[in-house]
Amino acid sequence: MADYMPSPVEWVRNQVELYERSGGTEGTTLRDTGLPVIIVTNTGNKTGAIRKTPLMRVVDGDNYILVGSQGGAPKHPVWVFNLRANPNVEIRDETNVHTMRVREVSDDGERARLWEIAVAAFPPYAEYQTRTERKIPLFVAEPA
Ligand code: F42
Repeated sequence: MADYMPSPVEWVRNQVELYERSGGTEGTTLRDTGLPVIIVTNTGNKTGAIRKTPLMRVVDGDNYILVGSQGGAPKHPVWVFNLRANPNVEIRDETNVHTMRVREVSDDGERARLWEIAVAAFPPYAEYQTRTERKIPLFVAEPA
């Protein structure tokens, strides 16, 4: 069984810790924004370790949209490479845990529709995209 390797970023690590320790009843929003956050459990593509990545909660029917924004940084967050290598994830959405499979969005039409939903859920995504040349990757997580 692979080991869990926490994020090196303290506030992220602490959010995951509180979210999971409380069984999804605390630490479920982005700081004081009140906006809901999910925890995506994924597999390190180099270490094989268990990684837990909080992301904004963006839903499309039964699916979640995972946005590799990282605040508009010039480089992709590395969890993107984990998902590309292993699409099997668990998504904790408050007290519910779903076994899901992700696929990266490549079709422009689908991307436009999903991006609109993502920005509606978390408006800063639009501003992040203006900060970087890289195309912020989108994944759709569907029930496995
Ligand atoms: N990030 C987003 O991109 N989008 C969001 O909507 C979002 C919301 C959010 C809400 C709450 C919160 O607490 C954090 C939130 N974040 C959001 C931040 C997100 O949780 C991540 O911290 C951020 O996206 C950066 O992801 P990252 O995977 O690049 O994390 C880095 C800091 C990290 O953990 N690096 C590790 C390290 O040791 O440097 C390695 C992690 C890893 O997965 N390693 C792989 C392995 O094999 O284990 C290898 C990866 C590779 O290929 O290099």
